Amino acid sequence: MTILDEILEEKKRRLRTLRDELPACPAIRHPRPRLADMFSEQDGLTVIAEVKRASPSKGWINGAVNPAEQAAAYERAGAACISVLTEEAYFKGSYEDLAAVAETVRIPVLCKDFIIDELQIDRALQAGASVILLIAAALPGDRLPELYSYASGCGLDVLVEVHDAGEMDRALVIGAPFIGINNRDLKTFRVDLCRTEELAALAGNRQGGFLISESGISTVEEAARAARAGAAGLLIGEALMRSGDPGEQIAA
Ligand code: IGP
Repeated sequence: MTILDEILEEKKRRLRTLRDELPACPAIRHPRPRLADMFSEQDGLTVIAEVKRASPSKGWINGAVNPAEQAAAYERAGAACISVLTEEAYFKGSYEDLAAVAETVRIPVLCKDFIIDELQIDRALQAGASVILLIAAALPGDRLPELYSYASGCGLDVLVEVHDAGEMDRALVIGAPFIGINNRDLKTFRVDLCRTEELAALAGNRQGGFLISESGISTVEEAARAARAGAAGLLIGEALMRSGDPGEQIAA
């Protein structure tokens, strides 16, 4: 059983309680710009900055972080979007973290989780997200296009995450404007920036499409490498969470 399988099993268990909790959850609704507008506005690389307390591969990264303050610092530094981990068991995130961020910033907010059910999309929306992540590896067959249409119908932007050629193909078939190439293999945790180069080549030149290189980016050279491969944006977590000055890093 891979770590991804374990996380998905845990998600299925959590779904039962989520169904009961949902009606009582506070709703946070602030108008936010569309992700495409944020990307179109910027000349260089667009940064999606992540609030990430912990991960199964690294353990605690910054458990004591105040998500709202961290997100505000990212926004001031010019991030185009804030990603917030809501997965509890392995990443120590929560919908409360997401809601705190959504109350604080006015740029797009991405709910970063292992989404397998419409209920999780409803909950993300309620906590103030304007973007969700759909991981192709977690959604076999029709579940990817089904959840994609459901989220789009709710007015959410969707980032579809891929890690191999088959998944890239599935993302392209849906016509997803935002495709995230995860440099980290969710089954082995190995990080390899070659993934961005290999898979970006398969995406070709898509009108109105944006590629985002995800994971394992911590230096200006790595950012430049992703840009050369065709990435319009970067999704960065750990390097910003560990940095004393995320503003300076985003600016670089
Ligand atoms: C951020 P990093 O190496 O900069 O902390 O990575 C982000 O890409 C990573 O957290 C991530 C992730 C995911 C987490 C990418 N896809 C799916 C959980 C689920």
